[in-house]
Amino acid sequence: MKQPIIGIAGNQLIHATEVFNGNFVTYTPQGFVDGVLEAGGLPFILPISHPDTAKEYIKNIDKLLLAGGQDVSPRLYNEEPHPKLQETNYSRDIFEAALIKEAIKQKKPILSVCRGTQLLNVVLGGSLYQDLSQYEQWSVKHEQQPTAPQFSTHRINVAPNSRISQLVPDNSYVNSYHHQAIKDVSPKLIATAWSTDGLVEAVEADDGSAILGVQWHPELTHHVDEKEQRIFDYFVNEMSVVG
Ligand SMILES: [Mn+2]
Repeated sequence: MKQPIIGIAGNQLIHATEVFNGNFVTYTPQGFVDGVLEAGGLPFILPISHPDTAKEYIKNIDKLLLAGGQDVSPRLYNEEPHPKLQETNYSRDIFEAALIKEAIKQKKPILSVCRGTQLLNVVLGGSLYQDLSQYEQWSVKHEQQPTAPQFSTHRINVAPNSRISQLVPDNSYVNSYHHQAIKDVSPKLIATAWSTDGLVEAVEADDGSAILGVQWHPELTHHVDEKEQRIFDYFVNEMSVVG
């Protein structure tokens, strides 16, 4: 059987740092590459490009993986930036938005992580909390830094009969590196996991279009936590668009 080609939407380092001798670089966190390889897929990193190229990129991959990273530009959900908003990259937002629309059009499955899930929700008509610290009701620590990412820190409840419930048991611990989160869930998605304070931690499509998004980071725990590798295994080998 042909190895599924997994397109991973890449990020850019656009501030000069000594790490790369001042060079600007395209990258993705290694855990996405390893998780896909471990599952038997072939990872391809898609560099941030003009949105017009999305059609051709999607044609050349079997499935689309959206990684974490910057905050989503609030202009995508018609809000002005709150003072607590962190770095955004509008070029990345509009390229990935084009990839999402094209993947749905070309019936290619989508897995999204953290920012990827937030962007997916926004592109499909939902909105975000720009900064959770502005709201008293979010009583769980969702930004676990400086705790290392392989340690899962808060629990989630999962909806029975959802895609995620087949992979991650109810009451599981996950890691958490987000100060933003889904506010209004897109009308095209349903929430299928929540932290114990009620924040959305996973979304999926229930119309057969093969979309799964998680708010935590399986790429940072898949090597020590088998339920997290199961997410990659399922995405690479089983997840497919119905109809
Ligand atoms: Mn969380």
